[in-house]
Amino acid sequence: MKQTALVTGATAGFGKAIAHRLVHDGYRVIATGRRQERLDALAAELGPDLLPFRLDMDDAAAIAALPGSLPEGWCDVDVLVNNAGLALGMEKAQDADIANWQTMISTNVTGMVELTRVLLPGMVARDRGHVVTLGSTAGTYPYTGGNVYGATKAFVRQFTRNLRCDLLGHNVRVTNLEPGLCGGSEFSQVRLRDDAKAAAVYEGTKPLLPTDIAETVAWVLSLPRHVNINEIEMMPVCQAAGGLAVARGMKD
Ligand code: NDP
Ligand code: 8X3
Repeated sequence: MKQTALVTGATAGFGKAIAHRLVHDGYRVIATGRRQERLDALAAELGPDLLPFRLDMDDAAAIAALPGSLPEGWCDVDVLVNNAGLALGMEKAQDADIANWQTMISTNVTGMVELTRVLLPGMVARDRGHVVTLGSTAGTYPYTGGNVYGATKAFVRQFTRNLRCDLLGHNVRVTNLEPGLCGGSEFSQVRLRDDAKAAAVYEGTKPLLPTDIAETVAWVLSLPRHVNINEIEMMPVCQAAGGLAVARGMKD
C-alpha cells in the first residue's frame, strides 16, 4: 500500500522537486499550490500517483475544508510537507511594505499552522505520520532586510519543536529542514520582483538546488519509523554564517 504525501507549494522550486522525488520513491502525492496550470502539468508528467489540488495557503476556509474536499482514497495523509512559502522584499524594517509582511505571515505562519492542525488528528488517530516543514537559515541568522521573513522561519522552527512535545507518545514524526542559499527556484524572483537582481543573488556561487532539498526530504522520510530527525540546517559549501555588524562614525 503506497503512502500518501501532501506537498504544499508544488508548482515550483523545492515543492515541485519534492513531488517528483516522492512519486519516484513510491508515494502517492497530493500536489498543492495556486497555479492550477502548473499542477495540471505536474499531473500530466507524473501520472495517476500525482493528484493536483489547488490550495491557497492564505485561504483559511479552503484549508479547513481540505479533509472533506479530497477525493476518496486520498484522505489519509501520511506525510505533510509544509513547503509553500515566500519572502517579499529586502527593505529594512523601517521602510518595508506592511502588506508584504502580512502576506509572509499569512502564508509562512498562519496557513502552515492551519494546514498542520487540520491534518494532525488523522495522523494521530492512525498512529502514523510525518510532518516536514521548510524553515530557513534566515530563521536563525539575522541579516539586513530579513526582518519578517526570518521571523516567520524562526516561528516555523519553534512550532515544530513544540509539535514534537505534543506528539510525544504517538508515531508521528516532525522534521524542520533549514536550507541556506538555494537556487533553481523562483524564491528570489518572487522576493525581488526583478529577474536581473534575482540572478545576481546566485552569481559566482554554487548554491543548493531543489533536488538537494528533495533528496534530504526523501532521506528523513526513509529512516526507520522509530527515528526522528528534528532539524537539519544545510548550506552550500560556498556559504557560511558569520559576522556581527558594527556601525562606525555614528552620531552621539
Ligand atoms: P518558490 O518561489 O520556487 O516556490 C514557492 C512555492 O510556494 C510555489 O509553489 C508557490 O505556488 C507556493 N506558494 C506561495 N504562496 C502560496 C500561497 N499563498 N498558497 C499556496 N502556495 C503558495 O520557492 P522555493 O521553492 O525556493 O521555496 C520553498 C520553501 O522553502 C519556502 O517556504 C521558502 O521560504 C523556503 N526556503 C527557500 C530557500 C531558498 O533559498 N530558495 C532557502 C530556505 C528556505 P503558487 O505560486 O502556485 O501558489
Ligand atoms: C531563504 C534563504 O538567506 O535568502 O530562506 O533568507 S535566505
